[in-house]
Amino acid sequence: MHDPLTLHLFCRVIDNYGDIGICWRFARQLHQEHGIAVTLWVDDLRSFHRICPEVSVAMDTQVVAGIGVRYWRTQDGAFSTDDIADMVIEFFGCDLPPGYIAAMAQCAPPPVWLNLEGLTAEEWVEGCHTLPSPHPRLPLTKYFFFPGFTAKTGGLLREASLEDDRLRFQSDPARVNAFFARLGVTPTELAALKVSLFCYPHAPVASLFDAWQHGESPVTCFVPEGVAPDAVHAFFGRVAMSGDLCRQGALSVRILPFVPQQDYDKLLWACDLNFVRGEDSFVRAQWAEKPFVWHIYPQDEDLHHKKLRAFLDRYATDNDGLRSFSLHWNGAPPEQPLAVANTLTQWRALQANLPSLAKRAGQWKSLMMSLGDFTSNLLEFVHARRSAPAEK
Ligand code: TRH
Repeated sequence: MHDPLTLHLFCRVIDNYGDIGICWRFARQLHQEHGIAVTLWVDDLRSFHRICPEVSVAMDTQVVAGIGVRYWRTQDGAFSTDDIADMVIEFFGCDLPPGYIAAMAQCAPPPVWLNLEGLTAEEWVEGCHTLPSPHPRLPLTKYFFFPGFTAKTGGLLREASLEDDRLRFQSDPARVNAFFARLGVTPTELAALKVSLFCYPHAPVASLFDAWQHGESPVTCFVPEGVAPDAVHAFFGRVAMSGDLCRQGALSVRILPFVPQQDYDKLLWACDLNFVRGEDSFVRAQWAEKPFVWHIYPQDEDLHHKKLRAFLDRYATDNDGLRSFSLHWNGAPPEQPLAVANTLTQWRALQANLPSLAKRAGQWKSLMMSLGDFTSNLLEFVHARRSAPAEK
C-alpha cells in the first residue's frame, strides 16, 4: 500500500471568510474523496474558527477532520526536502515562504506547484487557465489554475455527495422544519417568502427592507449575525442580535447565528431566494438550485462591475429582472438609461420572475455539473504533470 500523496495548501485570509471558506471546503474534499494527506497553512485561525468551530485558535499545529492545520505565522524559516509535499498550492497568489520555495527546488522530482486563482466569468480566464510560469531563478514552474463556468476552466467546487444531500434535504419537509426549528424559527415565519441575506455592508439593504415591508405578500428575511448590522439597526431602530426577530409591515427579519459551513448550505437549500456574496457562498447558491442575487466583492475603479456583467451575460436572460436588480444591488449604473432605479420597482420585477428564475437555476446547475468538479479536474491536471517527462 503506497503512501498517500501529500498536499500543502497555503491560505492567507485577506478579508472576510471566503478565502478560508473555499480552502477548507477544498481541503476536506481532497482528503475525504481522494485520500490525499492535506496540510492547510492558514494565517488567521479566528476566521477559520468562525466557519469551523472545531478549529482551536490557540494551537500552532492541529488535526481537524483528518486534515493537518498549521498556523502560518511568518515567512521565515528554513525547510528541508522532507518538509515539502508532492503538491503545493497557493491560494490567490499568497506567496510561499522563501525558504519553502528554496527547498522545493531541491526536490527530485520537484512538487507540482499551483496558484489557485479567483472565480470570474470573464472570457480571458480561458486563455490563462493552466498556463505555466517558470520561476525566474530556480528550476521550478508554477501553474495558474482557475475555477470557472466553462469547459476551458477548472469548473466549480462541488463535493460528490452534495447533490444527493441537497435532494434528500429539500424533498423532506420534516428535515427542513427541524433545521429551522433548531435556529428558533417559528412556523409563521416559514409561511412567507423565505429569503437569506448575505451581503457586504454597502448593499442598499434599507431600501429593500422598505420594499418588503410594503409588499402585498409577507417576506421572512434570514440575516446571519454580523451582516448589514447598521442597516438593520437603522431600519428597526434597535441593535439586533442572533435569535432576535424584528417585524415591520409585511417584513420579518430573523437574525441567525453564523452557522458552520454545512448548515449554511441547508439555509440556501431551504430558502426561496438567496442573496449571496464573494465567491464561496456565490458558488453554493448555484448548487442550491434556487434563485439568487450576487453581491460581488468590491474592487477599485468599479472593476467588479465588469465581472458582474460578465457573469450576468452568462446567467441572466434579458427579461428576468435579475440583470437590472443585480446591477442596482451592486451600485452599477443601469443599462437602460430610462430604467427607474428605485428598489421597490426593481424588487417587483424580480419577484414577478421568481418562477422562471427557479427554472433557470435548475438549467444552470445542470450545465455547471456537466463541467465535472473543480477538485477532480485539478487532480487530473496534477497527475498529468506528475507523469510528464521532467522539463529541461
Ligand atoms: O466572506 P466573503 O465575502 O469572502 C470574500 C470572497 O471570497 C472574495 O472573493 C474574496 O476576494 C474576499 O473574501 C477576500 O464571501 P464568501 O466567499 O461567500 O465566503 C463566505 C464563507 O462563509 C463561505 O464559505 C460560507 C461561510 N458561511 C458560513 O460558514 N456560515 C454562515 O453563517 C455564513 C453566512 C457564511
